[in-house]
Amino acid sequence: MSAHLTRRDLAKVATAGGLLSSGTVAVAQSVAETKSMGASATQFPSGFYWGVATAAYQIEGSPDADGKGKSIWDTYAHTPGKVKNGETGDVANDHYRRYKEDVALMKDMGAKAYRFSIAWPRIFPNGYGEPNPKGLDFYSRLVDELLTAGIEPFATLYHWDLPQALQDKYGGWQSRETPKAFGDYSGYVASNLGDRVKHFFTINEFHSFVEMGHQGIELAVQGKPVRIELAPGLKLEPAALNQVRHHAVLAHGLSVQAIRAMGKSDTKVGPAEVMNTAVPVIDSSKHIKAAEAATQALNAAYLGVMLEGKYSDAYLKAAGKDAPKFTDEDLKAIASPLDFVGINVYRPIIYVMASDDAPGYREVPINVSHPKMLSSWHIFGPEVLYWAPKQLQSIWNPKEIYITENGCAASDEIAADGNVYDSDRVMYLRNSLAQLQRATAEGVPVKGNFVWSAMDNFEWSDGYGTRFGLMYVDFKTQKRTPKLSAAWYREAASRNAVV
Ligand code: PNW
Repeated sequence: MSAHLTRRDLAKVATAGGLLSSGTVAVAQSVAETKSMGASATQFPSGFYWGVATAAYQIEGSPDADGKGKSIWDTYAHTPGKVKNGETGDVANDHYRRYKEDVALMKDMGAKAYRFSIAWPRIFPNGYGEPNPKGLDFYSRLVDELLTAGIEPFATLYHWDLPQALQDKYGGWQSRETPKAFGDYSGYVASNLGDRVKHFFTINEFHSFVEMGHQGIELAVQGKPVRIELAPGLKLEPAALNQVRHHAVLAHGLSVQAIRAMGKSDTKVGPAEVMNTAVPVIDSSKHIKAAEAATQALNAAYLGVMLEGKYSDAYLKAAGKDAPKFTDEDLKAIASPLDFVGINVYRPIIYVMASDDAPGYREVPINVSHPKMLSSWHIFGPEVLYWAPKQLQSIWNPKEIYITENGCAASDEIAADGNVYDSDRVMYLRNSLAQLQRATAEGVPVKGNFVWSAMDNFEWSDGYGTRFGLMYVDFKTQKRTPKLSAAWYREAASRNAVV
């Protein structure tokens, strides 16, 4: 054992949530080894935010507490046939009442930052009009608890739980009233929490809630088509769908403007989009260029218009008579200057190679034997954590970048000794973060990474069977158990390096 190891070092690592007591010595030894070696090639830039993420409807429960209004997810989950086994977020992780325990567990896991979302219908039960101070107070208490624990709060303003009142009154995202109401709600939150919350994400995954919520997407899973849907579960015609896309980015723009107007001078803001990333199949200049062009086209309706201030000619041409209706003023708002861009990155959306034919790239089919993680959609390709921020920088060059989600589902179970051995998640995180580290080492300004998720939770239409957490949650007893991946994360965060 290393001579640098003190009793205090040992005690520190031994508190890793009671996990893997027999492995404690090995972990302690490696901490001491890194200290004596100094910075290694796997080091992240200093001040890197090691974060974990969740979303309101997926963890909070208490759907009617303290004057909360209904959201489209309350309605959707209670519609028979929509969620696996008829499960709902009525109780979820009971986080609304157990937030103190959860913050303490995140601290034990070594998290330096926490990305949570604010439920709009807690703040404005009707979507707009009279605010509900009791709803805001929950987030205020949560933020205080985080700051006391030394965890930096990052708040997402919209993670898919639209006030049902806006759906009923205006057809939700089909109307311009919704982006307007979102701007007002954003300004209200920023003016009330901006003294303590310095980072706001406007909207989570435009692409997911717009496409899956308003049309549904079909995936081929082992040759069989699987329909994936999110609330409100509509099937709109192309013109209406394009208008919803436009209203989503407009809402982002109006939110940025409102936060600038109502927040503090040091409040930072940006989106959290699932960046559809085309990965070059070979790391050489012609394939890299081809992949960049593919990524730019794949993100035209969301990141593209936000960061370029216009819809690409190709996007408008493809939409034809169904193109969205918009004004120059809309485009100006949508492209409001940002402090950072957040991207959720789980997998390569496609692999591409250069082609002599237009548009200069072609998709490489994914082999049947290509490894994947547990979720049907989850192709394993950790190099996407290098290419996504790299391409984001070379195509749009934002000031700062956050990986707002990265993680995987796994078939987690409590073993006979009480631990959860999620070796696949550890493998996934180690490989993903090694690729992300490679991007930071090349100067890509990635400021932090948020693992999805801090704890197992309500996985939308999949219900509770699909576990993404670093913490295992027994949904019958609400007992939380840190998994092997939590111990891994703690070690990596404490060394600010891939381990
Ligand atoms: C995200 N994909 O959704 C959401 O932001 C979370 O709320 C969700 O729980 C989490 O990821 C896990 O699913 C995604 O197909 C859904 O690449 C699908 C994909 C990515 C993210």
